Amino acid sequence: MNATIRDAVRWLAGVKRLAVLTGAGVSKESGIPTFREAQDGLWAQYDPMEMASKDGFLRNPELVWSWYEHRFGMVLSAQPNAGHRAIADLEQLFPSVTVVTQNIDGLHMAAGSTHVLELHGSIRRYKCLSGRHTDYSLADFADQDEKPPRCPECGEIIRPDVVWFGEYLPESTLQQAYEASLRCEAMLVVGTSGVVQPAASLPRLATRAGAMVIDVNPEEDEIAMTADLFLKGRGGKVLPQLVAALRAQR
Ligand code: BJW
Repeated sequence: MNATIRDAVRWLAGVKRLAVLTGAGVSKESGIPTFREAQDGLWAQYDPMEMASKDGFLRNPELVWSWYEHRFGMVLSAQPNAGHRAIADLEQLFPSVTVVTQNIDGLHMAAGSTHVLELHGSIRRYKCLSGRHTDYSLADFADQDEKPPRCPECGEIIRPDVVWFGEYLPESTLQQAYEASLRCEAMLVVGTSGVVQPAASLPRLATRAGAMVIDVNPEEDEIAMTADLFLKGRGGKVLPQLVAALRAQR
């Protein structure tokens, strides 16, 4: 249902536990491309199974590594936008705010959100292919010419600590995301097409547990169909308006 900021403020009155689920769209205004938008999404240019699966990485480690190096450069020079900042500001308006993000860019933390669950890992962290040696940063391999570099502990090739297709999400993070979805009284969904599981099932879980779901997106994607309210527009525009209206009402 297409709604207004005023409707959302009314629905959010009295809410104590808020969950926020975000996707690539929230970082688009920071200059980081989304995946599935027809014109400029990453999957319009690259094959997801070649660039975001372990088999693809094993087939062509140099190509996938250089793609992530390029994207890491983009993330390092990106700044949180008005949407990220508004989401961080929600902590001043609700007693409990949990941000569940599919993004690997770390921009929610950079904006000041303090409880962020990164479902698909982080491009700022690296691990060896065996998964036994983790928490490396790219700087740890500065003295290696090989691409991808090798694990100093076991000699395996290094990969970004992100979740590729067919891989399990970090168990404890996913568990916390399920709990946040089941316990929240309202869920704000921002900038996701809602097609990648299991993240896409969280709004439905929240609905079934009795929460209201508000979707913010310039396009009427999957989530909008089942959300209680749909706020059509960019995160960087709609979210600051929502925060300002919530502040005015308190
Ligand atoms: C704006 C905006 C603005 C634009 N403001 N908004 C059940 C059924 C069917 C399939 C499966 C299933 N369970 C599992 C699967 C398989 C698979 C899956 O879901 N496939 C579907 C595609 C069909 N899932 C998995 O494999 C997951 N693993 C798993 O389930 O493990 C268990 C298992 C193991 C083995 C076998 C079976 C099960 C893992 C998924 C990992 C996803 N990884 C990626 C790459 C991460 C690393 C990287 O970045 O390189 O994650 S893929 C990519 O998609 C990335 C994203 O996080 C994810 C979601 O994309 P998102 O964020 O929604 O972006 P877009 O581009 O799709 O949408 C952007 C939106 O923003 C749009 O709506 C725009 O309109 C909007 N927008 N401007 C606000 N300014």
